[in-house]
Amino acid sequence: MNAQLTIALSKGRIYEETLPLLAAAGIHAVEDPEKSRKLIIKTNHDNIRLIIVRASDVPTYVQYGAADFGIAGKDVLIEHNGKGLYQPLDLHIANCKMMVAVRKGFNYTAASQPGCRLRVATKYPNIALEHFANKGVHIDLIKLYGSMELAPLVGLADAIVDLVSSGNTLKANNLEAVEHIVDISSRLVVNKAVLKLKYSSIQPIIDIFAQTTHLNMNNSL
Ligand code: PRT
Ligand code: MG
Repeated sequence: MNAQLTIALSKGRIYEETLPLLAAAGIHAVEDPEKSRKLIIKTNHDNIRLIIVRASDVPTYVQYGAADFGIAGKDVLIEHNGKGLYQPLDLHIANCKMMVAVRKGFNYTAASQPGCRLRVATKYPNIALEHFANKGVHIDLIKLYGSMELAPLVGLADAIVDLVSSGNTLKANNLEAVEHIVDISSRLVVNKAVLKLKYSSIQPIIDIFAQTTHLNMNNSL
């Protein structure tokens, strides 16, 4: 018998880039979450449903078993701490970089010498604290929930730690990336206990995601 499966996804880039993986596994949403206001989306399989949650909430739904598995960015997973989660696969989707950025013309090299003190605004406190601790730079961390790019422009912070993909947002706001912290992509996250209980339903999907990811990567070489 096929187990009931709930898959947690966020709208936007992760959903778009996950659709081809789901399709390869024969899973098709019956509604488009970008157009529907529904948070539970049925699929062509009676036993499989998608739940649409905030990107940073995906690990929490999976951790507590409210979703069996989900897809989340490495940025979100580092901040969440990964408790109770098995991360079997890097899907190489929603790729970007975690960077330090400052206002153009700000002398970051001088301001980030060991022993210096910097005001850093970010949505990613764990990543920022670890990065600057490794450099021996003290930081006053200012936690924001979005639009970090504004902080250096209005004097809230000297630097931001944020995700960059095309670089257009930094450019449009007269900012520049000055340090690369870590490459980010999205991963499959599975509840550890659920994987054991529903192994025969979940593992074949993981295998298809792995094959499809591998094929996509080889085709893009
Ligand atoms: O938007 P919301 O507050 O609901 O949540 P979210 O921002 O966490 O979700 P979403 O859907 O925007 O991002 C989901 C995941 O996509 C993130 O957790 C990352 O792993 C990944 N990802 C990939 C990105 C980007 N690229 C990205 N460019 N997430 C955010 N951005 C933002 C970035 O923060 C910056 O504001 O896009 C802007 C920069 O983009 P460029 O192209 O101008 O450089
Ligand atoms: Mg966003």
